[in-house]
Amino acid sequence: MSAGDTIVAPATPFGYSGIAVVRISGPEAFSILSSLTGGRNFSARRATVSDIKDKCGTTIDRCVITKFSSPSSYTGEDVVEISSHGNPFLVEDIIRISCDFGARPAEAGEFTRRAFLNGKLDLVQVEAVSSLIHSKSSENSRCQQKILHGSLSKILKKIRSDLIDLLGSFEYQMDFSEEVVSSEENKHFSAAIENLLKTVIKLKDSFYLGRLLNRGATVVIAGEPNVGKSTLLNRLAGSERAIVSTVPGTTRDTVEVELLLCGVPVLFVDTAGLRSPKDIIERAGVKRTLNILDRADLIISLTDNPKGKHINHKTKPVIRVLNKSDLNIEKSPEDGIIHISSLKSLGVGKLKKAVSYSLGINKISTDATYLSTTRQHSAIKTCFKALFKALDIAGSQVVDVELLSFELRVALDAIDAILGKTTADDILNHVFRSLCVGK
Ligand SMILES: Nc1nc2c(ncn2[C@@H]2O[C@H](COP(=O)(O)OP(=O)(O)OP(=O)(O)O)[C@@H](O)[C@H]2O)c(=O)[nH]1
Ligand SMILES: [Mg+2]
Repeated sequence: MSAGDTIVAPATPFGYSGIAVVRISGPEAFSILSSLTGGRNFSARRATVSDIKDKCGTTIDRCVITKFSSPSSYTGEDVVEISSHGNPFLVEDIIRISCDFGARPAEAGEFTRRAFLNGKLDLVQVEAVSSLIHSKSSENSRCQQKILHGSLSKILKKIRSDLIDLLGSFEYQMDFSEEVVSSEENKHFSAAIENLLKTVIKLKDSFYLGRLLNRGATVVIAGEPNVGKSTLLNRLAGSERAIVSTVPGTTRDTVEVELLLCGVPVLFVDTAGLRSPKDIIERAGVKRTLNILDRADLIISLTDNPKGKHINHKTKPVIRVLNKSDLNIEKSPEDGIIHISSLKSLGVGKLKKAVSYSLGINKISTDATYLSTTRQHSAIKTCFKALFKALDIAGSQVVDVELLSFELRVALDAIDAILGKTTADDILNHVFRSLCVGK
C-alpha cells in the first residue's frame, strides 16, 4: 500500500441520512478538489459551500467542503472533507468523479494507517479509534477516548524510558567497568526493576476489565430441564424472547439477550436443559449447552428444588440460583444461594447485582486506563516475564550483567511492539483491517 497516492472513501455509512461525508487524503487532494469545484480556491479549516461538478461540468450536489493542509490533518497529509446530502448514489458519484480526477478508493483503515505512518497516532491509539467506533457503552467510549488522548501511551512511554535508562547503566557497566556490580548498585537496580514490574503488573491485570468493557461478557444460564431458564431469560430481556412451556426439554437452540451492566455488554444465554437426551435433537441441544459453557465468563446454575444439584465448574465462576420462590418452596439449606421467582420477577435485580459482582465489573471506573486488546495483553505478558527474570538475575550473588541486559531488551522490545514501533506487518494489517473503509 503506497502512501504516495491519493485515496478517497465515504467516512459515513452508506444509506439515507441528513448528510454524508466523503474524505480525500494525499498529495493530489487539493488539485482533485479544484477539479471537482471548477477551479475554486478554499481556505484551510474553513467550511465552505460549493457545488461539486463532474468532468462535463454537470452539478452533482451542493456540498459543504473543508480542507486541511498537511501536517495538520487526521492523516498528516492534505485532506479534503466533502459533506454532501445523505444519499448513497450522490456519495458514489462523488467518489467516482474523484477517481476520474486521480484518486483511488481507500482500503479499510487506510486513512488511520497513514495517520500512524505519519506519527499522528501510535498503535494503541489506533486500536482505541477502532474500539471507539465499535463501542457499545458510554463507559467504554470514555475509556477509549482517554487512550486516544494518550493515557496508555504515556504510561508505556514512561516504562520505555525507564528501561532505556536502566539498559544504559548496564551497558556502561559492561563496556567500561572491570568490577563486579557492587551490592549497593545491585540494590538500586533491583529496586528500579521492581518499580517497573509494579506498573507492568497493574497494566497486565487491567486487561481483564478492559476486555470485558471492550468485548463484553458471556453469562450462561444452565440447569436441568423445566427449572425456568427460559423464563429467567425473558425476565432479563423484558420481552418474550424464548419459548416457555411446561414440557421439559423445550429449549434446544441457545437464545441470547444482551444487556448493559456497569457499561459492559453482557450476553445472557439460555440453554437446553442438562439431562440424558431423549432424542437426537435434544442431544444436539445439550451438546450446544456444553460448548457454550466452555466459552462462558460466568455461569448461572438454576434449579427449582432446594435440594437440587448445582453445576460445579473447575475454572468458571458459578452463581447458584433457586427459582420458583413464589411457590413457597422451602429455602435452600446451602449458603450463598440466590432465591428468585422468574415468573413473578422477584429477586431478578439482586441476581443482576450478583452477576456484576461476580464478574468484577462493579469496579469499572472511567478514570482508569485499561489494556483492551489481546495483542496488547500478550505483549505486556512478555514484558512482565522478562522483567521477572531480570529481577531474579539482579538478586543473585554474582550478577550476570549480560543476561540481565538481554532480559531488559526483551522487555523493551515488547513495549515497542505495543506502541507499534517494531510491530510485524501482518499484525499491523490485522489492526488496520479492523477499522472500516473511510477511517
Ligand atoms: N411458579 C413458577 N413457575 C415458573 C417459574 N419460572 C418458570 N416457571 C414455569 O416453569 C415451567 C418451565 O419453564 P421454562 O422457562 O420453560 O423452563 P426451562 O428451564 O427453560 O425448561 P427447558 O427449556 O425445558 O430446559 C413453565 O411452566 C414456567 O411457567 C417461577 O419462578 N415460578
Ligand atoms: Mg427453556
